[in-house]
Amino acid sequence: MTISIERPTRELTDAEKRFVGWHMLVAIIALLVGSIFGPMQALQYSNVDLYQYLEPVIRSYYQGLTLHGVLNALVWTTFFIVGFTTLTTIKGLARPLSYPKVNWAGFWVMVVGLVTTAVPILLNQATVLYTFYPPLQASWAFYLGLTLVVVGSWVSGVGFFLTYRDWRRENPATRSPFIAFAGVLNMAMWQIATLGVAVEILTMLLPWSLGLIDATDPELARTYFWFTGHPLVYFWLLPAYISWYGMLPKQAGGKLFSDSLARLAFWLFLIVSVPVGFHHQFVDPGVPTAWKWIHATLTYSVFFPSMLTAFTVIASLEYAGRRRGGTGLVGWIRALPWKDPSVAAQLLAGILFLFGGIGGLTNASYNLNLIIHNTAWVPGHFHLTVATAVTLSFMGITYWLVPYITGKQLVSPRLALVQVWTWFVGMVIFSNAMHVLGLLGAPRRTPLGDAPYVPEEWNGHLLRTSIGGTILLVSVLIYGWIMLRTATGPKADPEDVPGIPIAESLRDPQLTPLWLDRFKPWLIAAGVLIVVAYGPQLWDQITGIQLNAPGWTPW
Ligand code: HAS
Ligand code: CU1
Repeated sequence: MTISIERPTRELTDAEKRFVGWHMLVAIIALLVGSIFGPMQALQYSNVDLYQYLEPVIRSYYQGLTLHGVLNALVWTTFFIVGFTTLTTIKGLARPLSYPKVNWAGFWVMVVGLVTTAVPILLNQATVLYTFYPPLQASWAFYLGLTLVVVGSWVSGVGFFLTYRDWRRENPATRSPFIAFAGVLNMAMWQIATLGVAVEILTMLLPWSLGLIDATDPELARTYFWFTGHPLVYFWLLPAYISWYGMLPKQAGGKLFSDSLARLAFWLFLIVSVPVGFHHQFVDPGVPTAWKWIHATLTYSVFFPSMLTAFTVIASLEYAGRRRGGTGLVGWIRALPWKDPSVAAQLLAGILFLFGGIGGLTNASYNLNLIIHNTAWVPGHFHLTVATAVTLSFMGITYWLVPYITGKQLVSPRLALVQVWTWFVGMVIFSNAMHVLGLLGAPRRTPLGDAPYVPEEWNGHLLRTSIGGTILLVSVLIYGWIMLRTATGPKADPEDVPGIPIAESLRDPQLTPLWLDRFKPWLIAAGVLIVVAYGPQLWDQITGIQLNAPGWTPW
C-alpha cells in the first residue's frame, strides 16, 4: 500500500535564522560563563582555590556554584531548546510561525527574566543554588526573574501551538513531521511541568522574599519544585532525542528505523515524566512511604521510553553503518562518520548516556537511593546526563546549526573533533571520580578541598575530579573559540554551508498509526496520571501547610 504524500520543503528565511540565532547567542554565552565556575569547583577539591582571585565580585564557593547551576543547567538549556525547537517546528512543518511576534515576545520576556535573575546572583543576594530550596532565601528579583524566564518560554510555546494548529487545519490527514511534532510535544510537557515551580514561586517564595509572609513550608516547596524538577530533565533531554532520532541517522548516512517507535517514546515521556518527582524526595520525612513507592514504580516506567530510544537510535545507526560498508558485529560502528564532529559528539553523548541512565536507575531504587542521596554521586550522575547526553549533543548540533544560520563555514572541524573528544574524556574522568566519591560518602554541594574531615582514601578521587574538570575547561574554551570564529568569519559559498539534516524514516510516516499523531488523548492521560499520582498527597500537604521556616542567608 503506498499512501505517500508529497511533503513540501522550505528553508528558513533570514529573519527566522536571526531569531534562532539570538537564542543560540544567549545560550552559548551562558554556557561559556557558567562553565568557568564548574572547573573552579573541581579544582577546589584539590585545594586549588581560584575563588580568591575573583573576590570581591564572587564571594564564595556557593555563589560560584549558583552561577554554574543556573547558567548551565537552566539558561544554556532553555535558550538553546526554545531556539532549536523553533527551527525544528518551522522546518518540519515547512511553514513560517503563524505569529512571529508572539515568539519574539517570548524571547524578550526570557531575556528580561535572565537579567533580573542574574543581577541578584552577581550581587550575592541569591546564593541559593539552582534548586533554590527554602529556607535558603534570595532577593525577590531572583524569583521574579526565574518566573519571567518560564513565562517567556510559555509564550514561545503558545507560538508553537498556534503554528502547529494552523498547519494541522491545512493538513488534516497528514502525519505531522517528526521533528516538528516532537518539539511541540516537548513544549507541551514543559508547560504542564512548570506549573509546579510557578505555584511554588507565586504562592510562597515571592511573597516571602517581599516580606508579605514571614516564613515558608520547605516540604511543600520541595514537592512543588520536584513536580517541575524531574520533567525538567526530560525537557532538556528530548531536544537531544529529536536530533538522535530525526537528524543523526541522516548525518550518519542512514534512515530513522521506526517513526512509530520514535513517537511512542515521546508520548510516554509526556505522560510519565511528571508523576515521578518524589524520587527526589525519598529521604523527606513529610512524604509518606506509599507515595514514594508509587513514584519509584512510575520512575521505572519512564525508563521504558529510554530503552525504546536506545533500541531505535542504535538500529538506525546500524542501518547507516552497514550502508556505509560496515560489516560484522561491531564493524558498522567503525564505519560511522566519526570524523564529522557533529556526529561524533552525539555518538559519544549517547555512549555516556548509557552509564548516566544506569546511574539514574540506581537513584530511583528506594533503598539504593539512601546510600547515594546528597552525595557527590548525584552530580556525577547529572554530569553524564544533562552535561553530556544533552550538552555534548547540543554542541554537536551547533556544529551544523551555527554555520547554517550564519551562512558561514565551521572553522576547523578537526579542532571541533578535539573539543568533542576532550569533553568525553574529561567527563569520563570527572564523573567516575564523583560517583566513587559519592559511594565513599563524600557530600555534594560542599567545598571538600579544605574540609577537615576528608579521609585519606578520598584524595586520589578528589584529584581525578580536578583533572577531569580541567580537561572540561579546555574543551569548553575550544568550543567557545570555534563558535566565535565561525560566527564572525567571512560568508561562505552557499554550496559549502550545511543544510538542516532531516532523516527520512525507513517506512513512510503516513503508515504510522493515527493514535500516535493526536495530542488530545495523550494530554488527557497525562492530566489523569498527575491527578492520581500527585493529587492526594499534594492536597494533604497544602491543607496541612506549616509556614514555620524563616529565611536564611548563610553566604
Ligand atoms: Fe536523573 C537526580 C533518576 C535520567 C538529571 N537527575 C538527577 C539530578 C539531575 C538529573 C540534574 O530516581 C539532580 C537533581 C538535584 O540537583 O538534586 N534520572 C533518573 C532516572 C533516569 C534519569 C531513572 N537524570 C536523567 C536525565 C537527566 C537527569 C536524562 C538530565 C538530562 N535522577 C534520578 C533520581 C535522582 C536523579 C532518582 C535523585 C537522586 C537523589 O537522591 O538526589 C532515567 O530517565 C534514565 C534512563 C536512561 C537510560 C539510558 C538509555 C540509553 C540511551 C543511549 C543510547 C546510545 C546511543 C549511542 C544512541 C536507561 C538512550 C550509540 C552509539 C554508538 C557508537 C552505537
Ligand atoms: Cu528525577
